[in-house]
Amino acid sequence: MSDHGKQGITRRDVLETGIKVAAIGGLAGMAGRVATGGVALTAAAVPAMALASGQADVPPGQLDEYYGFWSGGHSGEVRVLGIPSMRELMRIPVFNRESATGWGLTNESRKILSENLTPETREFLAKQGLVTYDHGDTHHPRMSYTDGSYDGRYLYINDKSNTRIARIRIDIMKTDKVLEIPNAHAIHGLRLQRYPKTGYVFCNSEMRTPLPNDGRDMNDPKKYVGIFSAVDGETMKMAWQVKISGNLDNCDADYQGKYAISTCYNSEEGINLAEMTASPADHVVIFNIKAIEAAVKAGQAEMIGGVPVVDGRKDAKSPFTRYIPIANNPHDANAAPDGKHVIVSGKLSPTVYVIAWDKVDELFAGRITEKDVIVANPEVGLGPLHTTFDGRGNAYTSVFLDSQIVKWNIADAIRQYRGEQVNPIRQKLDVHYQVGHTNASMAETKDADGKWLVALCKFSKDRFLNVGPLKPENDQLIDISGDEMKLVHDGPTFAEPHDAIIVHKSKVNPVEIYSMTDPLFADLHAQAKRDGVELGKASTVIRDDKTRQVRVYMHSQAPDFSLTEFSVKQGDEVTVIVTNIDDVVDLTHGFTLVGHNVCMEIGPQATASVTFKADRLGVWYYYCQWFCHALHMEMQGRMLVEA
Ligand code: RUQ
Ligand code: CUA
Ligand code: CA
Repeated sequence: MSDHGKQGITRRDVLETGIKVAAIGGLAGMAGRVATGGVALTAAAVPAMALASGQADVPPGQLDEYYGFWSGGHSGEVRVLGIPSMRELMRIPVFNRESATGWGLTNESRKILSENLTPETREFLAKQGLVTYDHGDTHHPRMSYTDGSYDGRYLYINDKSNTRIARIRIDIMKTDKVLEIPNAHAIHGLRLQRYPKTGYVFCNSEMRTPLPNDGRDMNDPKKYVGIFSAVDGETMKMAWQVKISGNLDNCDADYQGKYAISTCYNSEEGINLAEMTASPADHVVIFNIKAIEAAVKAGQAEMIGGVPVVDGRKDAKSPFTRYIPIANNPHDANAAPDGKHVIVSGKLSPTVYVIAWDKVDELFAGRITEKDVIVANPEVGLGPLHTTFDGRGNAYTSVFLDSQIVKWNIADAIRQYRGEQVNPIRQKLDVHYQVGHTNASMAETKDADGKWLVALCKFSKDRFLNVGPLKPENDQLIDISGDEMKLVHDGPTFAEPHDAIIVHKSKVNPVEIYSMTDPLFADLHAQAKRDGVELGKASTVIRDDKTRQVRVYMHSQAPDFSLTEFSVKQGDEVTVIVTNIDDVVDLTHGFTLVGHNVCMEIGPQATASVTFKADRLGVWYYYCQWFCHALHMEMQGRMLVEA
């Protein structure tokens, strides 16, 4: 990777570098351009010259046709974009701390971030003076389904770094649940049950550990266990888990509600790179959901860490799993919107595998063998990672080392596999550079509409003005509505979108103003009731002299707080509860207290609270930080801390 520091590097240099990387990795078998033969269309020009005019233009005042939900990678957040303009519309804090909204500072957000941690994690964090983790690493955003298409209720996202998943309510675009997955280690792949509805949130533990991971078997990696998890997406509680052989990378589910599938790059069960790439073959694991449910219901699961766990390891030869051999180190599994196929991308093999779900039925019935579920294996290029779809029978695979999106036809690939002389490859489009995920409009649903595709490129060097050693990523928008793919937009993004979905705006219907009775505020209503006051009406300070707890109730209405002064005693534990009684669209207020690490967002008709120790004598101003009115600067008050 030494070429990365070079000035004026060209796209070709980068491709060569990629190939060198493959060679260095001990993967000499891949270290050369693979002849793809008879490619129908090859985009020879560098992407900048291929820019089509105007197709992605959304003039001022016009709305986009699609929402994009982007993971924010190790920023820990989720971002909302408009497609095709690629305008960033919103950031939704999830696992991160967020300064504008006070996510992680307010009582409500801290409760969400901490209430579903395991007892062990809670104890560990408490010793460090924390109630929750301060960061996360988001990869795979997915919207809830009903009958194979988006239903606009929730968005789910994983946290690889601290083994959690989270749920975002689409009606208010806020995180409402965070769950730590017990027994697992680093949740990577996350996908949802599509039918009859979500249903389960499936998630992969990427790392293998002793189970339980309590100090036993540390020097005996052969005894480590990989874990596949199913969470109930409605209650956000654990449903069940499966022990598996190898590790798990990405996963997906079918359109019938019968199976989930996970890729494994470490069937070797190695603990270093050489060991993990030693075998020419790895596998994908297919999970039989009905069989697992039946066993759990019949009480045949072992309870570990409060979760029913069944054994689906290879040696167990259980009714729960089947292991399909795949060339070494596959990456993603992507179910096609035809409901019939799932594509596994080879990564270290220049091919992708097409598996037919109806063959999986036959496999579990014992009528065919593992390798018979594979119905095609087209060669797409060096480093295939992810595949998406246009709903017209074509697949689009991101090819990391070649830095290309490769369009190929599924039916032709199947015919080729049967021995017919057809070339399934339709086009190879250069992208910029080292593309990871790719996803097309509605492609994760049976309503895939083949209009837009994003290529999330990991590197952007020489593409934008230099901003120092840390460069943005480059999310490129490609028009796939015609026979030929056309690159139409470059979108620099901050660290680091891993995956994105593109959802038609008809599926997404957020509210403009909160409901005062939203469950989000239930605790605050209950507390107010105990204090004999009503949220949004009271402007009062309630002090318990024994506990030294103080609750300050006020409301905000542009451009004023209903309390512009309150007094507390030094050392009091103060909770400030603010209700925004404005019911005007876009009229958000805030509450920021100078010198106390206190800040919160209060949307129209919302209530928010924050608790802190008033330990600093003197006059401390609070102010509204959201520009709300011509007299916004004057929207302030004083906290007087007395001895
Ligand atoms: S993985 S670059 Cu985290 Cu989705 Cu493939
Ligand atoms: Cu209210 Cu600024
Ligand atoms: Ca391997």
